[in-house]
Amino acid sequence: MRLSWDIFCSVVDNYGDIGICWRIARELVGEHGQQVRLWVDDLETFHRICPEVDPWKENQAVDEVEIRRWSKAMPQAQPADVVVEAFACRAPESHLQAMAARDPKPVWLNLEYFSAEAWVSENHGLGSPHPRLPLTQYFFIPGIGPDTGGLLGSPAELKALAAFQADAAARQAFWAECGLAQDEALRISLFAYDNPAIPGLIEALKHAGRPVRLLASEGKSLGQVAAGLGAAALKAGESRSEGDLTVQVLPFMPQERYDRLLWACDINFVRGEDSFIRAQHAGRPLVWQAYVQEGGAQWPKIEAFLGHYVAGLSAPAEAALREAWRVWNAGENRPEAWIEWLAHLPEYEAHTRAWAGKLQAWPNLVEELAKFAFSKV
Ligand code: TRH
Repeated sequence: MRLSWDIFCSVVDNYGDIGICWRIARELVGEHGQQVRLWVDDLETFHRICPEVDPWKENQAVDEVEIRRWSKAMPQAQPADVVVEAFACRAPESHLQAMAARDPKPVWLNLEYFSAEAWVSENHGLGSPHPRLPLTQYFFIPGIGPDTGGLLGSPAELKALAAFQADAAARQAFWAECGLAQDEALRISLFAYDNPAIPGLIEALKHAGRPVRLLASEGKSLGQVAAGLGAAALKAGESRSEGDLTVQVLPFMPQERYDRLLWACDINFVRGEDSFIRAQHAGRPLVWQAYVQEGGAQWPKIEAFLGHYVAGLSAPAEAALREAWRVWNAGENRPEAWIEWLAHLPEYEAHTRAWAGKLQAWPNLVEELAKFAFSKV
């Protein structure tokens, strides 16, 4: 079935909102033959993850997705068959009115953030009537396991990932493209918020007992990376070495290239939502910095994820992993937590490979989204 879709994306801060909406839009078009119009209120941020997007255009098409600037003065537009409000953003009142007047009414979805918590399966798919208009909105909630909205990871993406990881020449070409040396060092990507735990990690890596390259993405965490090296500041393209560690600062790169960075590294430090899911698919040991929410709401999320993820680890490896993730999310400067965590690296490698295999058997978010919409039209 070919439906038309409106996806509304408001960029609150950072890159996750548009990063996820962009993946969904492309997958709906490229792998499910759907027609998608993506409304985005911040095309400059969009341009950073997808340079083909022209931040000055009101209306454009990239990869057969229609991209519309979503500004306050929203143009009159006939609502699509399916209207998705991503991450609690609200479509303009005029669009809701037009949806209520449309016959048949659009399928109206509220795409939520991912959580591994148990409440997801109890709430995913529930409907909530609009207080005034004759419309019902359904909650679509990504999660782990059946009865959830699943996880983003298109068959095409997973196929490309497997091919890349099996192809030494492709990985070498990738490092060359990034201008990075091709040596035997342990490669660690670092994408984090400002985090006072970073100097402790850097201290541990300086004494890792083997060469380490820390590839730090430009952005919020660079101040703490510089602090860990005793440097005043660092900027994209710069590199510093101390002990076993070389830190290289990577410029913010297009999303497809960043995906490859995660596939190519031995360890990935990720954050938010999208890079966290991508790192799980990459199947390499990972450390997640959750987006801080009011009242510490990120902690139950971390706990719920770990409840699934650590199953099958030995007791000492589980304890070291839980402590490292706690230290990272609490922002504690504790080199010893990383020394302990690194001691279990071979076990985490095998474990995370197996975890990535499990993910492939669980529902794919876009497939679930399409199935859900088809069942409601
Ligand atoms: O940028 P984030 O911190 O986004 C967050 C989360 O989505 C969070 O849940 C949300 O509430 C908050 O934003 C507002 O981290 P995330 O989710 O990993 O998204 C980053 C995106 O940026 C992802 O699509 C990958 C992409 N990216 C690049 O394209 N190039 C890069 O160089 C890097 C480092 C990331």
